[in-house]
Amino acid sequence: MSLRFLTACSVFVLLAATAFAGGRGEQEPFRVQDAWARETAGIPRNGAAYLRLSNNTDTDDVLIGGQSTAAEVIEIHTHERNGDVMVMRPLHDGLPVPAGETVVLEPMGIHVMLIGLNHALEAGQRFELELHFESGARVKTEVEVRPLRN
Ligand SMILES: [Cu+2]
Repeated sequence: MSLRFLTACSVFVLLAATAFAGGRGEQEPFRVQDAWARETAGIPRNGAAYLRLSNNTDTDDVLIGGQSTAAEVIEIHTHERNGDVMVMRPLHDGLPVPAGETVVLEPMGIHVMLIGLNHALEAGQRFELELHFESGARVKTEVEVRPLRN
């Protein structure tokens, strides 16, 4: 009797594990899409990268920074209107990425600031960017360098 009970339990545990693997287990906790940076002109000091970031977990998180092969320091910035000009400002508390939502980092908006570029960014290049979250999660992505607009 007790052996039968144990067997039934094992089957249940196995089924639960399978359901987990086949369901949300296949989905990455964070998904980065369309990561790109604009080509730099002349001798660059800084650059910026843009991307779409989805939080597929059940927990709100905050993008607080990162690291990259392309630059010394990574900061998360936003743009604000200051009179007639748009100025950049670091998001010191990071960028909230709520559970189940996608945030968009785009030109003239929130962006990944690449401070102290190690080299000029040339169209066609790719570089590595790792995003760091408040929860401790780290997500690696590749950033594609695109040509300057005419
Ligand atoms: Cu910036």
